[in-house]
Amino acid sequence: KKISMVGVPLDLGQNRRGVDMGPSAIRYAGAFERLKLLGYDVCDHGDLTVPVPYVSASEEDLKYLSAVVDTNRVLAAKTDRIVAAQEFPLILGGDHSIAIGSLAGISKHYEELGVIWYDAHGDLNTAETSLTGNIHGMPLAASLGLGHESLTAISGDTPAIKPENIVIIGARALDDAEKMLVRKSNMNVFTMHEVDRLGMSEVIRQTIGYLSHCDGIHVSLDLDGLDPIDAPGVGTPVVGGISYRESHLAMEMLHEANRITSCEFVEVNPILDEKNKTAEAAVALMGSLFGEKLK
Ligand code: DIR
Ligand code: MN
Ligand code: MN
Ligand code: MN
Repeated sequence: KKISMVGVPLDLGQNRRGVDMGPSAIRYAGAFERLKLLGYDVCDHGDLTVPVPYVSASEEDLKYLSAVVDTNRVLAAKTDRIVAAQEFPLILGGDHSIAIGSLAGISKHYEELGVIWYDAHGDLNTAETSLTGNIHGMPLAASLGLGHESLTAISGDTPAIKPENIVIIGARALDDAEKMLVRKSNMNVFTMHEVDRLGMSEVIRQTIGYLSHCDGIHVSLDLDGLDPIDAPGVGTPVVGGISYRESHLAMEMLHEANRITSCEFVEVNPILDEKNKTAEAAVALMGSLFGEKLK
């Protein structure tokens, strides 16, 4: 299957400038070559054009709302076209708000799209619950149809995903309102407690089980899911995260399961990084997700 790579250099979903350079850093770390070596036909579509902070309005409650919405609408059209062409979308962020557009476009092609949300955070805030106003803390909620109308409307009339088709892995910094939402919904959440207790191999085995009825599975990998020791170049690092080795095991097992139909790697910020370590981790994990171990 052909892999279609798209960069989305958006940094307006949060307040640390520099994550707009994520796609460049990931390309510099050799993403294209790595996948080529695995024998894939890879097409790099380049970067979407995104607004920059100086010319965008920073609206009161939701920061840079209109710029984030515009970018995600373009991305949704792009991922829609890629899946329609029977190609595999590989999206490079950019901050995590771009998952709204990725999922809006991809979900049009599936009845039951599963989502693996690999992240220190839940990204389940809405305009009402957010303590920061940063839209990168809202993409999972928006994809469920919760939150500001201009974010939820990106997927059209129906939400991109259903709560029972979500698996969050690596959570350790959920806001109180996010915890409440998790408790009253039927999302599947493996916090760091479960990762420690069960081990990553069991976590992924159960993840695949929860999503066995899905007709497609999207992996949304926020590099801050990893421990900051292994991925220091992120805007909101949280100690006590998933290790580099556990992450490789997770990606290898997801490859073996042969169920993943799209993915994105987000929140790489080379300005905050140590010699591109975080982009290199992203590319190494990409290698495992696409089957490096078996080739
Ligand atoms: C926080 C941080 N929960 C917020 N979220 C982050 O801004 O809503 N998500 N960093 O990745
Ligand atoms: Mn995130
Ligand atoms: Mn659908
Ligand atoms: Mn995060």
